[in-house]
Amino acid sequence: MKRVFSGVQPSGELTLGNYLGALRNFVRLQHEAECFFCVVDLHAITVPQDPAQLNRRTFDLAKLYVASGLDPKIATIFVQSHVPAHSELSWLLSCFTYIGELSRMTQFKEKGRKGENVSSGLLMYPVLMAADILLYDTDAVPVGEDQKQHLELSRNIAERINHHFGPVFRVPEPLIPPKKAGARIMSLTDPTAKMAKSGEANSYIALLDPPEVIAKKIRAAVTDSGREVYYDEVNKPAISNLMVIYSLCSGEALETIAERYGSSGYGRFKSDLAEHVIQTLKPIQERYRELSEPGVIEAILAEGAAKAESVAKVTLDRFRQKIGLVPRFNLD
Ligand code: ATP
Ligand code: LTN
Repeated sequence: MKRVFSGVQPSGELTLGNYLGALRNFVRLQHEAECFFCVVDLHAITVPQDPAQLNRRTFDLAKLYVASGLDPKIATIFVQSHVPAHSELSWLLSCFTYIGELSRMTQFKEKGRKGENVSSGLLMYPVLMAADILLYDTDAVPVGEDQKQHLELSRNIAERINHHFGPVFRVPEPLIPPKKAGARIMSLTDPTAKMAKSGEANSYIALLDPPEVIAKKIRAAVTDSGREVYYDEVNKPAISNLMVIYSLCSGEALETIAERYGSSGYGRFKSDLAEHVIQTLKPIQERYRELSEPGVIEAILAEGAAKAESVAKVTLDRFRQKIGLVPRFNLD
């Protein structure tokens, strides 16, 4: 059976972009492969985080994984920092990764530009991500378009090490949905930027937004000039983005949507879109509330970490041995 690994950062409220670009596909994949889904808390702290918020968001994200349809009996759900092998392999891999290739990463350049004090953790971000993936002998990594470059680096690191030491790591393949299938959902306030949970509140729909907030954000979403509803990424980036969201939430083809609304203006299109988004998120929000009983998510994460650790350990030991590290001695 193929192995699948992916992670999401507990760096804010999960957005509709995260759901359509990533989580929705995780849910489908759990029936087709052996899946590991991780809450990557160590990635989140590459930029400043409020400790209390990070703590709460880690639980929230784990609950949203399950509420979105991941079944902890089928998929392994765990928190990255609970499995120390991630940090350890990250160090080992960093010794086979060049500063030049890290500083060329788009995400590093973009996120690094914002702050004055850029942490070295932010530069190392893709190495930790490679460790996440390589530890599980991963075949495929479902991610949104923005992670393509990081995945390519993970592959390069794995290939470099395999070339040097003989086969150690499986080289993972990215699994990126087509653009019209949600690979890159754009911001509601700026259709040239991706919808991100670290963006400003009106730019994204959070998975836990109440119906009236969803409707309000969609009503306020920027549109393009004219009043026709049709798909044209270049000339109508805002409407095209809203159409993709509509299509994914309703299950209807883009052409069907364009035919229905034609030149009737954006008003009815937006209010119907809001209804489809609300209905898509409703079951997730209901399940999320059920998961809030004390102890439920903790038990899922305890079991997930134990399962993940047993797999990760084998890969880590294999690599340690290849590079000549002496195994730890036991006294008895
Ligand atoms: P941050 O704003 O903190 O960088 P993010 O919203 O970009 O966070 P991540 O945790 O980095 O979210 O990403 C989780 C998953 O969701 C990844 O697979 C990523 O590719 C995907 N993803 C994030 N934003 C979008 C988007 N706008 N459209 C499609 N997929 C997305
Ligand atoms: N960088 C990813 C999150 C992430 C990830 C991973 C995704 C961390 N480790 C391993 C896939 C596989 C992001 O979405 N920003």
